[in-house]
Amino acid sequence: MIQSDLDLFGPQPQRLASHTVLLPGFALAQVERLLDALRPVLRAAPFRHMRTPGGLHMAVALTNCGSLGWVSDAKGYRYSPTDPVSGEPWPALPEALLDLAGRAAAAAGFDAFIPDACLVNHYLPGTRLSLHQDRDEADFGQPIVSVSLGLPAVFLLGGFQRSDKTRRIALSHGDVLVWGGEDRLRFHGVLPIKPGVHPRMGERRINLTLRKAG
Ligand code: MD3
Ligand code: FE
Repeated sequence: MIQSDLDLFGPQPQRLASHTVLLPGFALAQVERLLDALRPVLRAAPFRHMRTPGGLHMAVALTNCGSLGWVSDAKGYRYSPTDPVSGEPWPALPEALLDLAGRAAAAAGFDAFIPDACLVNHYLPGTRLSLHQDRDEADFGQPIVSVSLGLPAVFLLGGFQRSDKTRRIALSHGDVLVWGGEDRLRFHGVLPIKPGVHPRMGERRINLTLRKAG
């Protein structure tokens, strides 16, 4: 009898906290569709390093699609209907992203999630994202769906105060993380990306964060 522990249908969802679910590989079958959808977004709204209210530049490069996009400048963090670089509305949220976000949220127990904002973060090896809360959205009752592409990352899942201890969670190409409810305001961050070359994405990690911001 040939016996194997390999789960040929892929790993199962993992509940990381009461309202935080990791869906390993959930986006894998859609990667080419997502990248096809992202290409025109990046042409219209290229990655840029935004200025922080403190006057530094963010290590993560970013752009947005959807009716609202997350921006940072000397005046602070907020959502804006227009790209400050072009002055134009952000590119529309592609159907492939809306569809993936809705299915992932449903798989994690959040019904009828319709995002209006997709923040696209770009990490090079060495780039980190320091511990923070996502609190620029209008309704913290809405979940957030995050899609990881490219180089693996170690994401830090903290508590409700900056000083609370954090857990390290590995995020790989194609993984989707969904969180909401009481976990919505947890502190979180990303450790520096280790050097490497991803076979499809090259020397980068891209994270798509889908939110209902307005
Ligand atoms: C689970 N982005 O854009 S997404 C951000 O990978 C941001 O680019 C990170 O934090 C990234 O604001 C992390 C995954 C994530 C974020 C926050 C969480 C998972 C979370 C908060 C609570 C639980
Ligand atoms: Fe965040």
